[in-house]
Amino acid sequence: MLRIIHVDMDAFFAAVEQRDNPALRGLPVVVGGQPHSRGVVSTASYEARRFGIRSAMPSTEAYARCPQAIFVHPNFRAYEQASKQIRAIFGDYSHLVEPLSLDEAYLDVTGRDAVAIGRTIKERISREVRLTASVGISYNKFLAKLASDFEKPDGFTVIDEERAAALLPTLPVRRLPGVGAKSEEELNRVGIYTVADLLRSGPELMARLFGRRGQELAMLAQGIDDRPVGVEGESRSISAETTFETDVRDRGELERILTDYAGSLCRQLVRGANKIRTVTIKARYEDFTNVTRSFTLPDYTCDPDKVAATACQLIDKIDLQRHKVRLIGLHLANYLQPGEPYQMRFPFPGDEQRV
Ligand code: TTP
Ligand code: MG
Repeated sequence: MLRIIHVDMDAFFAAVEQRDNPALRGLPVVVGGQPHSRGVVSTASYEARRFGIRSAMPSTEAYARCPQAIFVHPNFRAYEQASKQIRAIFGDYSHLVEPLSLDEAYLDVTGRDAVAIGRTIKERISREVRLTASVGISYNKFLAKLASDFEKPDGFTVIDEERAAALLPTLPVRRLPGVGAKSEEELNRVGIYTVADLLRSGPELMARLFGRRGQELAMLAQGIDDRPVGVEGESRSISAETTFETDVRDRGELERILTDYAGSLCRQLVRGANKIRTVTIKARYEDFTNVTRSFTLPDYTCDPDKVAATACQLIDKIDLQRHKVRLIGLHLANYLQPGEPYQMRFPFPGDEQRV
């Protein structure tokens, strides 16, 4: 049976801010847009979450919920630095590491003592990076991720088969991987709200109603997920976007921002030894309509100049004559991650008994 660890940092950006500025500790901290700006919340400390503040909430709403919160600008360099440190720690325990974002990753530690490795990783992150992580351990990716979320913050949760059987039916369908707002609505429409409802429907009906996707959901509902770590995985992408203080029509300004984003996103790709093929820009017009424009390159790349040039060309397909832009974003998808061959495994620290 597979042994998968999922690690996810707690209130990541906010925790880094509190670590680096002791005056912020114990206080409601909101990282992201300033209180009276049109920006959004990137994340909030757990103290701020008590007021109902959440990621992606408009900053004005966060301010209304908690005027005494301390709003800080994101400092990506510090987050990237912490991310690099945790990834280096992960690399000491498995060659099969699949980072999902700056603050989370799956590790495949099959055949070894996952609980001991999970505890060591958590302890090293606390000691060496001075941040808390939540660790989930199970026999596949879906359940490991569910586990890491279970006792956040500072959690450590193991989901074995018995626990999975008890837990799964109680979950809302939204908790299944790949079920977003739209799929949730479709499932609700046929009376499926929880995983228990889905189990009752059975695989045949699910297949009839939703095709292949329905079959996959029926498997997940039973706690079956055979997606490998580090190879393809979930459809992965990275993105960055910004909301302007005042709407923009100047092409030069959009180009500058997209070029900037191409630089920082490509740096992230290079760090993870990843490449992408599909470049998408997203614009929100002043009337709040969203447009996305994509181009798929002939080859995988992590070259910032190539990505920037592609993104800037896509601006042609945005109607700047008729519209001003209040938000611009860059999205890179279609990942290629060179998988580590299994036979390349070497012993890891604390794992000598395997040699
Ligand atoms: P998450 O892991 O989703 O959130 P978190 O680490 O802040 O909190 P927790 O895991 O304890 O629930 O995201 C990691 C970081 O990514 C987060 O600190 C900030 C950033 N982020 C955004 O900028 N915008 C978003 O909408 C989300 C969800 C995250
Ligand atoms: Mg997190």
